[in-house]
Amino acid sequence: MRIVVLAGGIGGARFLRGLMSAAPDADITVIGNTGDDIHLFGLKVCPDLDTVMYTLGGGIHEEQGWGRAGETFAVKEELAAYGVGPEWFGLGDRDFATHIVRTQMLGAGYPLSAVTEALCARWQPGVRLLPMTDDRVETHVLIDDPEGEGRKAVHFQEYWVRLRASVPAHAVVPVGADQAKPAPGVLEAIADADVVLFPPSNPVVSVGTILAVPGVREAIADAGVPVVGLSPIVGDAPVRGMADKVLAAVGVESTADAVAKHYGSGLLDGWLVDTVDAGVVEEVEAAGIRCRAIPLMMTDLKATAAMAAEALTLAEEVRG
Ligand code: FO1
Repeated sequence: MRIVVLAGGIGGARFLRGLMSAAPDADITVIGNTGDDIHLFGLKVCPDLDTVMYTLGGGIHEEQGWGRAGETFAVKEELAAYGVGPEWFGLGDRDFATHIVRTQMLGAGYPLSAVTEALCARWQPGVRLLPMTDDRVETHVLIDDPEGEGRKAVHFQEYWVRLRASVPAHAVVPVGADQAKPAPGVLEAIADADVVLFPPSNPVVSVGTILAVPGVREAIADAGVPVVGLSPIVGDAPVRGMADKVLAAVGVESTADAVAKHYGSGLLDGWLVDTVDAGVVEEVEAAGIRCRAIPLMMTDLKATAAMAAEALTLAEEVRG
């Protein structure tokens, strides 16, 4: 079975571990969000690609869900000693090596997709990891300017890491998305897929950003195969992260049914909500999206594998 998964960072990577356990013989292609990418110290950092690569490759810092296990921060401390910031983004020594290799290969003219393939040759994640595009896309967030009356745009990482998403987001803009082209292999993977899954990643800044690359949403909608998603919102709150802040920015309520409707029945065929949200199943089905309520907390591999199995079962029901 060929499965395509649109993945963001931590939630997407943890879901993939469960999917690989539930469908060990599946051929899984991950289309990774690159809107979180940030250029720091002359290096290109790709948080969501690295979180998938490290998580499935066995190098992730498990509790954080990002960065490497067993990290040290000598380079970060030396940079700070030179007064070179930003200090709020915690890049570890091992992680720096990934960004140095990536930036070196980009500088030699390799596209991000080739670079990602090369990095994955070391990590062997067990899936094909494709960036959504080889073009530069960086999500920015519009906030109130603390120094003045107006508003200003900050990089997503500054909003999420430095500001801890503590101020309202008035808009979320994937800068560059409208000129971006799907990376090589992306549209082909979607066309060849037997099922497409939206893991419990952030529906705005992760899955939403991938869908913002021209051609991707249409390819999925036209693929003619089941598209099944798992709600990142449980009991009107995100399980992790700040999805509620960015959902508000795009005028979507932080509820399991609002997110399904946000994706829309033109794209989504099936939607899994947590048992605490069983009350919305009827409403989601009325919107033309098949819906089931099951436990959605990825507490361990077994629980996550059960969620993934349920998503594949729902896909078969939808296929009819
Ligand atoms: N998240 C934090 O909350 N604090 C950090 O200092 C931080 C550093 C960092 C470095 C590399 C990397 O790949 C990810 C990092 N993240 C950090 C997580 C990152 O902000 C998120 O993983 C994604 O951008 C959102 O999914």
